[in-house]
Amino acid sequence: MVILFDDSSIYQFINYDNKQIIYILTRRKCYILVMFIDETTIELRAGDGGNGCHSYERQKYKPKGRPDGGDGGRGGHIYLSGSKQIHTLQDVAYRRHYKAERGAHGKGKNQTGRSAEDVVIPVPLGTIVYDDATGETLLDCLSEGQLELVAKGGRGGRGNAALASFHDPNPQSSESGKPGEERKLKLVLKVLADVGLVGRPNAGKSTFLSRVSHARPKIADYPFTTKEPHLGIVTSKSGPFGSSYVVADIPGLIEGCHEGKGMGIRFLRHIERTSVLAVMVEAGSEDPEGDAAVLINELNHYSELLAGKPKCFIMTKTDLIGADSEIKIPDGWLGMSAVTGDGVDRVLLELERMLAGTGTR
Ligand SMILES: Nc1nc2c(ncn2[C@@H]2O[C@H](COP(=O)(O)OP(=O)(O)OP(=O)(O)O)[C@@H](O)[C@H]2O)c(=O)[nH]1
Ligand SMILES: [Mg+2]
Repeated sequence: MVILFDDSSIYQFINYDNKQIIYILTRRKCYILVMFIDETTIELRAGDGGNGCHSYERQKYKPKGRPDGGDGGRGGHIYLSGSKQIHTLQDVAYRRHYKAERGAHGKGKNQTGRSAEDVVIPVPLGTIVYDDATGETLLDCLSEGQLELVAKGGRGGRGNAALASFHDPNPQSSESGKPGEERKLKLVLKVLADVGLVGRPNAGKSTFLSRVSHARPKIADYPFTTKEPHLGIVTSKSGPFGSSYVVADIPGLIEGCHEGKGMGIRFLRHIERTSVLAVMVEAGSEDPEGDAAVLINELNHYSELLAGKPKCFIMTKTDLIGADSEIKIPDGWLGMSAVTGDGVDRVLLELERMLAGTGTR
């Protein structure tokens, strides 16, 4: 989805037309915001099968040849395939309608029609596919290159050669190809990560992620800098073979975000599959435990399962705690400064210990 907005109006284009956008951009001062798309519906139409052929052998001095009509080719299937290369459903949502070609018709001299090419739609890993009509979960694209058949191409019709039998050596017709399957699917992306970072805006989540991984989310001292999930791969400090795990940074949570305040709670779906949550509260907080409780309450509004995940409580920005400061790290919490690096290794070790405890690592 693209949203264009200037001072007076907002234009939304779900399936946008480039010419339309360029026109508006050249006439007005506009800003473009390309949204992170993690949910969409698509319509699929697999290819019809080719028709079988009705034809007879023609040979010199043989007026009544045998039936030699070939079968029609199979219509193209449509597959979904998990891909590491894409991270949102934006491209899939942009196109929305997918159609596979029909199979070629059979021909005389027993020539079978060519089967149509299959269509493969790449989707990000972690995409869950639902039947839009029934709401039934069809599949979960979890691994790279996993091909899942979602709309079956029609079988080719049999030609009169294939239909000929002992009882009917000269069939008067051939079969038409079967229609391809038509489907409407809902795709929902829930990114795959092991650890989810939860905190108020400005808590230092993105700074931590960029310190411990190669991910480079935007960092700034204003709230809601992060507007979409970012994943970073952390190389394990404790793993004997340098194993790694994935950390997800999502937009900050504020009190009442389950009622739509701030960026809402829809991004919480991206930490739903994590094994451990890192709850981050900055050292500047007057009531760190109260702030953590607010965050967990918001998680609870999304799902009890999410709120019940193992949690590691972390006080961030500990470099700001002066020697004579009254700020104290609550019991059982860890402290760290993602800027100086103080305490970061300790946090990573604790996260890895918890991951090992959940059986993830
Ligand atoms: N002094 C100090 N500043 C920090 C530390 N970590 C982050 N900051 C600063 O805090 C501000 C917010 O950091 P971010 O990493 O963008 O915070 P965030 O939690 O990702 O914020 P949102 O994306 O808005 O939810 C930035 O100006 C960072 O430079 C730290 O350990 N010490
Ligand atoms: Mg951020």
